[in-house]
Amino acid sequence: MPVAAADALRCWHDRPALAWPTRAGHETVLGVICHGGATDEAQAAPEPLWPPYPVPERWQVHGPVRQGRLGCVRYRSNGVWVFGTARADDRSPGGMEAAAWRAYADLFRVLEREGCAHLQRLWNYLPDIHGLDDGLERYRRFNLGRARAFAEAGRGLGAGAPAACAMGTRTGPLTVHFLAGRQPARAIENPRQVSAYHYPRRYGPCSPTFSRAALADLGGGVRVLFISGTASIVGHESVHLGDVAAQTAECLRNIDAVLGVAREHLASSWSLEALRGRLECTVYVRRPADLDLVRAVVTSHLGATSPAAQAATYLRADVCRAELLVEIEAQLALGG
Ligand code: 3EB
Repeated sequence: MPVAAADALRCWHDRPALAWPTRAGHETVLGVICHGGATDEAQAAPEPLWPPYPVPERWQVHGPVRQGRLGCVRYRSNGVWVFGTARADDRSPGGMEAAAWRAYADLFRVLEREGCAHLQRLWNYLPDIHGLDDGLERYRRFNLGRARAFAEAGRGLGAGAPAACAMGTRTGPLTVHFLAGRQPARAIENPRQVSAYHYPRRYGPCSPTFSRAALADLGGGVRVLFISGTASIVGHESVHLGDVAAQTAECLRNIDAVLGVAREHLASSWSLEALRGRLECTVYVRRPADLDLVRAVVTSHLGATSPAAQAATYLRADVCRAELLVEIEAQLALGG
């Protein structure tokens, strides 16, 4: 059943790649994710590179929202949509694995309380992502704790997982932003890549839980495609080791492949090129010195004069495999 216009969710930030429908009627802020900065609380966040200041992205609805707290989660909800942030101390006993479990266990309780069972999108920020906790890389510990919380909540670890990113930050604590709704998003995989939930054991004792993209109905005839953090991975292997320009181009080929699959579900007449030109991209760069090179590759791929190239935001963060130098996530709104 489509989401009613009165319940529609919209997103605004200061660098839109496309004309989101009018702001009128969506006057209440449900949640904010600040790209390149924290909001009011102590949160982990990547740092801004370009533009050189944080870009807040606001998710807004029509009508009242209520604010809540549960465990380590703060959230706002209108019973149709929930946006929240979990913060969990990853330096106390149990380390990152226990923190990931707590963040997800609490956020699943919030979804149950609010009647919004379906995660649409997650942003995971992990301090010291390559550090070791008890001999295992902290990103791998995170995967263990996250998967345990999914399993305990009776949620599948494979097909149908939400879109996500998982980035390494210089500050903590573990911070997980989430957007959930009443209806499931449609998960989309990338034919060029092994699904992350099927990665072989060499990448850790437990595979990550996310889909390559998710297509969500925002209501009032608008849909959004959330493309997860996309790296220079073909099959399950990291490719173009040490070559940041080639890694960037491979990320973009992977995004094109996801767009190609999404196009079939959109039943839209948009060409791949037109869709690409409307992407709202967040580009995570491991080494600040690579910014100009990465930006040149992204700009030329998206089309120098496209809204997408103008709106792309570049942040400093660690990518979850030590050999990966760049990762790109994107969203695309259609209709309205
Ligand atoms: C990858 O393709 C890159 O653990 O939630 C991208 C998006 C990545 C999400 C996650 C990890 C996650 O494996 C890493």
